[in-house]
Amino acid sequence: MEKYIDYSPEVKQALKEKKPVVALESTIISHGMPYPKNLETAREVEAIIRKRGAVPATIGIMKGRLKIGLTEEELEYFATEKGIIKTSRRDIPYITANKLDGATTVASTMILAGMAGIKVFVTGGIGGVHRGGQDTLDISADLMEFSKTDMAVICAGAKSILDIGLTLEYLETQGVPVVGFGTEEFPAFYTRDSGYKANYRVDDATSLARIMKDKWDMNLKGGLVIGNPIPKDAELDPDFINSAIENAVILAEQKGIKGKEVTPFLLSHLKDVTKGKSLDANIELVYNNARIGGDIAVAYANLT
Ligand code: PSU
Ligand code: MN
Repeated sequence: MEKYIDYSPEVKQALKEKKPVVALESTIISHGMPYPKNLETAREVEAIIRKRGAVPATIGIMKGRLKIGLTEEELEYFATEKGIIKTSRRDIPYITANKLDGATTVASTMILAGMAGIKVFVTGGIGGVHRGGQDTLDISADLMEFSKTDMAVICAGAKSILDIGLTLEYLETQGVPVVGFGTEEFPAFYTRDSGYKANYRVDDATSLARIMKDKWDMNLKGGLVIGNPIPKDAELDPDFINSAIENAVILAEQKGIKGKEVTPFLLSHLKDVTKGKSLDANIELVYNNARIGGDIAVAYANLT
């Protein structure tokens, strides 16, 4: 395994000293946000994690090498380069064997971070069961990964471009705990409430770290979904964003957009029709997740 991996010096040192490390994905940079906001956000997320006392490890694949921790130039490469392939679990061996560049999704970031022994991962939103998924079987590989890889994933819930009810059913079947951080609700990304409940409410990082430790000490394999709601002052009006999402989903269908293109299309279209409001909300919720994720990594490192 190790022969495929390049660690940044900072991350290598932190792992050796068993310091708290937080994984970050690169699909959000290459396919989730436009330049230059993607780069500003990626840098600021790393800065927030450092301020909380943890070391950020942004993850991606460059010329076939699995990168755990990116330098400033490498971050910029992921933010600007056009030919970077959105890489989920299935894509990893094709990308490495052909020495290509891959931006990692939630699923593949979990895998690569897991190889490096990292246990905490901060992102924006997870993939899920798409609307109509019971017919199309469009279910993000992110969900399967939660049953396979030991990782606490801090997100702002799932967007209503997805069927949130079916997404939660799927996670339940896979035995994945869904925690509301400071809330009973499962959050809906742009808005604080989805109308669905999380399995448990947890109010502080140490309580969450104890659950992580027990799960993995007992060899109960897999991840945890930590739903951390967007801050109140950054939340979008539910009627406004949900109707924009309805229209975007219909448009994607009409245009015949399929497979891995669906999520990037919806995100970019929503940004245009909301005149950037969805992007601003997305950035704020990621910052908020970075704060909580940093705290969780520190609390977990103190327990282990
Ligand atoms: N949700 C966002 N921004 C993103 C993604 C999801 O708000 O950038 C990305 C993540 O990398 C996630 C992926 O893992 O989309 C899911 O894609 P798919 O639905 O094709 O599995
Ligand atoms: Mn899909």
